[in-house]
Amino acid sequence: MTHNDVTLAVGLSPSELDEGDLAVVSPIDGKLIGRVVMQTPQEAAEMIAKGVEAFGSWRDVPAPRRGEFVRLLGNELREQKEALARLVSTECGKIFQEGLGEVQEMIDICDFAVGLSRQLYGLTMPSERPGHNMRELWQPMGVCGVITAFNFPVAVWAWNACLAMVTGNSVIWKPSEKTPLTALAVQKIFNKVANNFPEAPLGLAQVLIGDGAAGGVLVASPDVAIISATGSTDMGRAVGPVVAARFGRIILELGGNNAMIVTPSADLDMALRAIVFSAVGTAGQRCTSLRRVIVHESVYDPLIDSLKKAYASLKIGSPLDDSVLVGPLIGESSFKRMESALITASGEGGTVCGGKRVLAEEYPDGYYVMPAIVEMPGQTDIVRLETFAPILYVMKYVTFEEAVALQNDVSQGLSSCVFSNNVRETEYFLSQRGSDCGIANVNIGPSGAEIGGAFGGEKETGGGRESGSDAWKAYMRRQTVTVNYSEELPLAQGINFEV
Ligand code: UN1
Repeated sequence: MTHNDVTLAVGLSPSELDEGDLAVVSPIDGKLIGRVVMQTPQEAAEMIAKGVEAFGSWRDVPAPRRGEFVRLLGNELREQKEALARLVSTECGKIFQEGLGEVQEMIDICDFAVGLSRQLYGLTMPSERPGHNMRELWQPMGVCGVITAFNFPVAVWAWNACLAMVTGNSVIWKPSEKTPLTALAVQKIFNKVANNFPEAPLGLAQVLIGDGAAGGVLVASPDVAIISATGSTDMGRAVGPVVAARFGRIILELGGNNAMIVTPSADLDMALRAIVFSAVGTAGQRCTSLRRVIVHESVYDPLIDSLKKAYASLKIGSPLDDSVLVGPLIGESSFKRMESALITASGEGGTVCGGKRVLAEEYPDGYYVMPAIVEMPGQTDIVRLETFAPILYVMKYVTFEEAVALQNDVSQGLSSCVFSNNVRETEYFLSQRGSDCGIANVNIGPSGAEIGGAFGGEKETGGGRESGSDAWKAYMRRQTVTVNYSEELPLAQGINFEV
């Protein structure tokens, strides 16, 4: 299949892909796959106005009916799963299996949101006053702006949009400039469902293609009630204060520097498989990618030996080839950052295995690398930095407390895990003294989270939570209600105030 066939299969016509200013290339071979039109800041403002109008009617549609809409969206995604997954692989370079997994995450969150649409429960609480009732209501907020990164070009939109829509909000999506085609394809799928759903207003979900300026309009607008942004910590540092200054609601999902602790009692075969999947999957470009392995000195040599063997057998190549496990980096600048991190790591005492560029003759404009294992004498500055590439730093530990301290001694706090069959260690890891991350796993790697749990992390990861559990509450405003059904007007706290 050519790149052209892939875009055609999701309904993107050649004419809409050859007229814009934003050139989109496939990381597979650096070839142009489309030129899309970017919206101006003026057009972004018009979209916001349309989103506000859409919210005006959508909030009145009963939540279960909004859920029905999301159910139909999930059905349409099931129909188009393979075609969309192929475009995901072509546009962001993840292998087809992971592309399928990503679309499956969209389907899963649709199902979750459908159930949720009948469970937007508020509490009731006893009033201290006679003849009074107290309860909480959850109300829709308005327009939800969703900013997504290249590495999960469709699933992260779905986590946000499905919750935002069942909770009664409208959505404006600013995808990464590197992956606008998948966003346009999802918008087509969305429109197909919306056009057949009488209560879905025009502008219920929109895509804003643009650079930082267009995204900036979204972030700064007081008419955008919620900003949910996924990307680097630097991006969060820029976006966060702007939203905070206007007292908007913000959900941030930023950098990770995820670790695994491998203890003496660990099942080393399981640990090995988990390490390889989490460290080289998506070519190390997940926010949940494994970046640090902290290994007990007694199992260090056997584990590192088998890890190096496993790395040597990895097939690297086109993400659309079924036998390939490692696709390309998103582009040259990622490769440069990886190269420079490895040079720094050597300078800080690390021993680097792998990390070289490969397949450069076959793909002069595609950036394929051998994933790198770097044995470090300790947790130096470069180890504390998130480099969005397949670099795995390995370090030794002696006591478990020391391992947990190392794991926590970074500025990011997304995902973490321990491989151990010792309940004292695993429960310590999950205790208040243990992992300080938003995600803490036992005998599972740090990546590949299910949508049913709340997803996100602490510290420089931004503190936001998306997808499962009660993350929906971030898309609604809580209203505390007290109703007096008596004929008296007693005051709370027993205050006497006679007029
Ligand atoms: C991301 O990289 O931004 O847990 C999201 C995972 C995926 C999501 C990653 N479910 O690895």
